[in-house]
Amino acid sequence: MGKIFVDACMGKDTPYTPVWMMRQAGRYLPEYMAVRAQAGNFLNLCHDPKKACEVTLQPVDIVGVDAAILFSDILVIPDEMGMDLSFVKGEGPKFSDPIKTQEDLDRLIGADEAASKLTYVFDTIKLIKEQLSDDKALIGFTGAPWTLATYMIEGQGTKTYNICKKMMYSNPELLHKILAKVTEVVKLYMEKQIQAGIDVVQIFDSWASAIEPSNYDEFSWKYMVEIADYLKEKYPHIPIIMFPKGVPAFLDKVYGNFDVFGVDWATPMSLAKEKLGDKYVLQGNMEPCRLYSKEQTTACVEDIQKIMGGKRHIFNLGHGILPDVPVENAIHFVKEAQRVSGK
Ligand code: 1CP
Repeated sequence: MGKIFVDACMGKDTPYTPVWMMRQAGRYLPEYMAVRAQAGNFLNLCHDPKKACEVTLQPVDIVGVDAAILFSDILVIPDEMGMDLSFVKGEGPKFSDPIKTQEDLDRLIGADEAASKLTYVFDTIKLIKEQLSDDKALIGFTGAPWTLATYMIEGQGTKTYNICKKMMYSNPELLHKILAKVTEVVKLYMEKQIQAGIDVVQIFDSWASAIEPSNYDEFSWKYMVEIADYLKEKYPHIPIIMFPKGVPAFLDKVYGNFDVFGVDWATPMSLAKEKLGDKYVLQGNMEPCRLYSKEQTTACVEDIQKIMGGKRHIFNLGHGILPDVPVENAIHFVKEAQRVSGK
């Protein structure tokens, strides 16, 4: 159950500062590529509990992190709501029929049915818990409703978010209905992940920075807080990590009943500590590209440790590790975080 990791998330004093890496189970690991090749494609891997369990555990053994993160993807949620998801080689995720109208939204199935179609995720969690050593935590996750909605409305990843933003500024009622429907699915989905055995929840709002700060609460944060409130009322012992990427101008307005604020790499840790350090444990926040250089990694880990002082902190990257990072450099990051925090 990863007691030290869970205690650290809850703000208790721990013998050392735990460390994990966003996107730690993935393409930079040759062992991951081998299992993915056996699975045929990425979605097959997500749908296969035995293989998904295997790749979840790989970075725990190889890199030595204190927590595993469930291997899955945020986009299985809209897929199981009835949107047909495929991953096109070299282009990323695609939905064949994006949501443009109320009728499109009405066609998507609701929370009970969608959450129960995700059984392969819950089966994966149960398998992982059987095999994960007791001193490691298992992090379950979801995308924030806004981040999920960007894919559901655009039909794929986007640089400009123009279709979502056209909706935000010309038909906000429809966008809110989409966000509300996704929020209901996410609440049940995360509840079922908890019942299956996860120790910690992380909510990824990877595309938070696409929203202007004055609109961020209305179109994203309040839905994340609604999910956190729902889970905290029923499962107060499960820590919740919120990771809104790229919203330093929103730090003054952050509120809600959750435990850990994930600081992205472009937000100075000292600023996050000043604004939020008394209220929340902080996670982060090395710029993932520092992993290309061991010297740069060491310097950054030392800087972060100097700021946080080993208190109310989880070591992590400030976003996901990239596929061309050498494995030994990822191991170096973990070892350096452990060295400075006295593990
Ligand atoms: O094997 C492959 O080629 C697929 C690459 C890949 C992997 C390894 C994708 C496709 N998803 C994943 C796994 C994944 N996705 C995990 C578990 C692994 C881990 O963290 O160790 C997690 C937590 C995610 C979450 C995810 N998927 C996010 C949020 C996290 C973040 O990094 O911001 C997002 C935005 C996605 C969408 C997604 N999944 C995959 C792609 C190519 C994309 C699109 C990204 C984009 O639009 O630019």
